[in-house]
Amino acid sequence: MNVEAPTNAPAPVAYGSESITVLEGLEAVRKRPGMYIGDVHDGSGLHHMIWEAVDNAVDEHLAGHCTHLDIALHADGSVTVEDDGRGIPVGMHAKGVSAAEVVFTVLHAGGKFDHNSYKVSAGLHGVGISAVNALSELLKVEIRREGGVYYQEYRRGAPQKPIENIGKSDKSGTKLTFKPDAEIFSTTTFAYELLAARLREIAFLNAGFVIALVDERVEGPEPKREMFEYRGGIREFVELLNKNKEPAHDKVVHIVCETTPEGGGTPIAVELALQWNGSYSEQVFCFTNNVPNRDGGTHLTGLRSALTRVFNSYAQGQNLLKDAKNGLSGEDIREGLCAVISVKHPDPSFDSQTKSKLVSSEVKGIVEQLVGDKLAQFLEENPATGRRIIEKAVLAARARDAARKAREVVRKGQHDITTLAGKLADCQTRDAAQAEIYIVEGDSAGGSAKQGRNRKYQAILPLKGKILNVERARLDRMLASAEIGTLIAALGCGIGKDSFDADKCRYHHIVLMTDADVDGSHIRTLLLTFFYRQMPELIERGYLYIAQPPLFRVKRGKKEYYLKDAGALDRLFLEHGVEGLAVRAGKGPLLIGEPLLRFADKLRQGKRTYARLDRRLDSRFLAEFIRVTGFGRDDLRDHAKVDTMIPRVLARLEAKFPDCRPFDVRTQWEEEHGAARVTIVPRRGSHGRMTVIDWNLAESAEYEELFQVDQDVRSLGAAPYFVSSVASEKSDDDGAREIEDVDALWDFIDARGKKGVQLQRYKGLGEMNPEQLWETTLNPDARVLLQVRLDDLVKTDELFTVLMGDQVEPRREFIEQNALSVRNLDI
Ligand code: 0RA
Repeated sequence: MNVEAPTNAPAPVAYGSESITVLEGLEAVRKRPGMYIGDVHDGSGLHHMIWEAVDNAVDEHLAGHCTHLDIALHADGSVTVEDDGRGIPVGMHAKGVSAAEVVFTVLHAGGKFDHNSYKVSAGLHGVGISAVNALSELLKVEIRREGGVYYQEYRRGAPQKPIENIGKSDKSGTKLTFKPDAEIFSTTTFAYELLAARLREIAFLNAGFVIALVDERVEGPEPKREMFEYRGGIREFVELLNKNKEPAHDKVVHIVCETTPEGGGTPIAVELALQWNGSYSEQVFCFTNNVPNRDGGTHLTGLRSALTRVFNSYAQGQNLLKDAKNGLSGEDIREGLCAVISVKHPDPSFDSQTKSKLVSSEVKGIVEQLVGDKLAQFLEENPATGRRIIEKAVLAARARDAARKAREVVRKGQHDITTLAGKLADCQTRDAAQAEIYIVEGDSAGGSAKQGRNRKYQAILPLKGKILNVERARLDRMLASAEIGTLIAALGCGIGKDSFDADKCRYHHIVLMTDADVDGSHIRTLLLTFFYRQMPELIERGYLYIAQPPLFRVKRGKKEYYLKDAGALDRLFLEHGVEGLAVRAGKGPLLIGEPLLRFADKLRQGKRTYARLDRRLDSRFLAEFIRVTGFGRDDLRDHAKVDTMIPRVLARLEAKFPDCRPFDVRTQWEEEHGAARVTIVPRRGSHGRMTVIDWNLAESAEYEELFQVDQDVRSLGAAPYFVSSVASEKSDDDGAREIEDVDALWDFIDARGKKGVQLQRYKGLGEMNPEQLWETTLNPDARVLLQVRLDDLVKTDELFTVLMGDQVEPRREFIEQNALSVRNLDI
């Protein structure tokens, strides 16, 4: 990219007129977002917004310029992606527009990474960061480059001002903050686990790349934080996957090799890490140029042929096949295999846009050859390991025989009504797309459900007590268990590698309904383990759900409500708090009804935001700072304003918090952002805590929200406030009252909302009668179902291995580490 030094020329008067054609380009993205970013309804497009930004940083890393990547999910739905790459060029382009602005406003103008031959950004999504910009209600970019800090903002793709040099820095990098547009995306909530899974993967695939993920949306004293840094690359990936699974041999086999095409050119590189473990499943993760290939492809077939060929010939040579006369099948050899294969290819082909399968045919031979040679060599050098793997495969061959026989029995019994009679209360429809099956804990809840359901399309299967833990059993034992036999028969889709057929599943809604207590969550976990290990395809297709019986029943006067969680309860308190209430300040307008509800809701959100900020500062001091100054973000960059306001802030703090006196309020000027940094220090030993108000805080979404709340409070008029109840269905008259400030106003509304409310916590499903069960949990118009998804295969696998496997120590550790969340299950 051709870049000149930034100029300091003043901004054109009518800024943005030259970018009209550009915005037409972005308008196309907003008209057909699906074509550029993916589905805007199911969350995939939303997450692509982040991947688009992340891929640019990965490309910077692959080009050797970037070592760190930080991603933060903010409470207001925005996200920050920050890297320490070269920074997007900021020099002036033709027509007085900066290069950065071109990157953000012209489709496909994105990266020019000519020395990176295995780029991802041109691959997986590849629309460029301009599509992200077009689909964000707000996008802020801060670039460090060539000694300066540069800043620009866009709204729905349109630049608000030219890029501005706001400060100095000797670092380089790009910091993007954007908020996906709620007009475009029907869901705007990022899934932490999904992001964590992919980021972990990227860190494994790029040894030494350090990625941090922070989730500020969580409640509680600390944000959630994870670091992904793996110096050992995919070898460490396999170590992690096998951590709790009794590795069958000590060292992970790690193979790195490449082949240069005839006549030169960019080589095809293959990296493989593998290790067998004590489980009965096969786990191979495949990648091409950092992109996962869920359905494998030519690298996987190459790997499999190499394994079958090398191990059979080795076993033959060592005379280890006395118990398996017909040789070992590929499947036998791969039982308990855990592997990661990563191919770097200059010009790969895939079966579809999603790149789920690699089809480049030359890769199979290359992998088979390269891996075959290295594996044979490994076996020569590690005969004890080789023998152990072969013994395992021989056992697998025998078990497979036994399972085949057991399955035959199940298959024969499948159409036998007697297996199901008296257990399953089936539905009338035979249309699987309409049909639902509720798997219910216990006979009593099962009885209520049978009476409460809509028998046209809802089937009920009660389970007695705990089902067999399939994590610790091979298929043959599993099939002998009565509860599991019934379940398999009811679903109708068979089981096991060669007889399972998801198309035959008789219900497209499989709903797990267990109690909200420890036993209930254990049974749910056992069922989830069963589906995850034996019928993952049903989960992938989105058939599996978890029912959410309400947690609360609320009674107030004659009215009764069922509420699903604490959030709904808060909402109810709020509605009651303002019901029939009128609020007025001095000469201000009368607030009542919907506008009052919105106002109160804002106060509530403000309260929460202050509580969250309390993690890193004293939110009482910040609140007074905002009340006194009314400062928005940019006011912090106005020298004169800051200077006049600071004494007033000091005076207010001293008056309001006498026990923290004397305060020390200091102002420094920060070169990096050309903004003030105000430090409030209360008396040492007092209860107050030091509070820093700087650019970093002022430009956060939290601050913006608090600023807005402050604006709303101002527009209501100055305290005191007068509250009175309007002509009411309410029997208890509040009368007119004077309230001194906005904090007291909130407390008043809050207390009013909670008055006269009877709260009952639901424990077991058995507490509900058939009508209540229908109303809250079965009725499709009222129920809330959680869909079970496989966002993070690694985490999921670890979870099941640890919780359900046979190693006691990791389970104890896991439960201790997660004591809080485990306790939460048992409310
Ligand atoms: C264009 C050219 C150069 C880097 C970038 C774009 C770039 C884009 C993004 C997006 C997020 N992080 C980024 N980092 C860099 C190369 C600039 C040069 O040659 O110095």
